[in-house]
Amino acid sequence: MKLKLLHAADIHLDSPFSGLDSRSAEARRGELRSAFTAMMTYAAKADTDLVLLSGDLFDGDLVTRETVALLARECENYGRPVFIAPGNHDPASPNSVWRRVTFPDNVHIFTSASLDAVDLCDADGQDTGVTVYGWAFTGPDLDEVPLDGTAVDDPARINLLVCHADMTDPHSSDCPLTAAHLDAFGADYAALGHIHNPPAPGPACRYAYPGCLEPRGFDERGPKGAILAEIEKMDGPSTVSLRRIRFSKRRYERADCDVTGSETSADVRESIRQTILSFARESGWGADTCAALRLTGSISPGLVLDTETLAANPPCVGSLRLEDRTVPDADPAALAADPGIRGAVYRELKPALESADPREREVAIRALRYALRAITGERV
Ligand SMILES: [Mn+2]
Repeated sequence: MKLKLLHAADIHLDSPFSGLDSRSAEARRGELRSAFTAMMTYAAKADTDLVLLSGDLFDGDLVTRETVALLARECENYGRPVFIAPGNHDPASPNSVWRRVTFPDNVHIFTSASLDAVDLCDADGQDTGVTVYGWAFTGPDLDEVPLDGTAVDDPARINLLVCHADMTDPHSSDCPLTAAHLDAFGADYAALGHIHNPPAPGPACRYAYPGCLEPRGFDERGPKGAILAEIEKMDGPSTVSLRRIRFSKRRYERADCDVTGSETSADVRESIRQTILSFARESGWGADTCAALRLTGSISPGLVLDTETLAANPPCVGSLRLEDRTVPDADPAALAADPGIRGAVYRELKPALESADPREREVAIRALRYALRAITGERV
């Protein structure tokens, strides 16, 4: 018996993308919807037997009619079984779309916070030997794991589990599932959702998080997508093979860029360019990449960086954001001992330069730079 499935989670359709202006946010919501469409098209083309969607399909209660229609249409076009296990962002509460909307017949939505099971039949109504287990969040929290102690009914079948659960924290209020629960349950594959930046699953892992489908900011880094799982079961234990497939239109990446020794803005710009080019070579950064670089190191004391100008028209990447964490390359002991105006300025700023508050330190560093630059006669 062989089974091929596509597993996705944490799609968060209709996310507000609150960090963006309203036009860019609308554009990103469109990209998110089209990543979902691309995934469902792939699922059909790759000739999968079913699709498992492990929660947080929607970002929250505010769901547009168009997006619900899109979900229903994509599932209907796919035509094979689709299982949905609502998560903490889109719980199957009484007023949720999961209970109010009628989805196509091939869509099964788990709506109970206790374990349910569905035996899969083919188009002729014949049993396929596959059982899909699952549960739903019915509110924002799920303190109990609906699996506690249970095992699959018939280990000879291919048993799948689809659910939203948090395996990272045994005290989580988002269904604190553990590896021990899963071992005791004995599913051939558990399709999990909740963790947006999971480590890559081992190729033969029996449970996995796919991560989100499309990143929404710098806390969701790297290419994103879904998991293609192939399960084979003859007599005895099954074999599982997993592969991650990218569907995200964008990727967000963050890195440090050491600009130590820079004398001019042009030097800094060159360091930024080299850093981006090396990530493009080694990690595939490109036009799809929203990059954020943190500038570090010590630079010429009078050099004040205009991060906005430096970030404009970056090489390779789609967009660039810069954060200035550089420090002026001045010898503090020499400055403190300087009898002239440089020393006076330094001594005045010293408490703030050594402040425990990073914001205050940042302002003081900037003030010192402007002062040193003004003293040397440069225009500020
Ligand atoms: Mn989520």
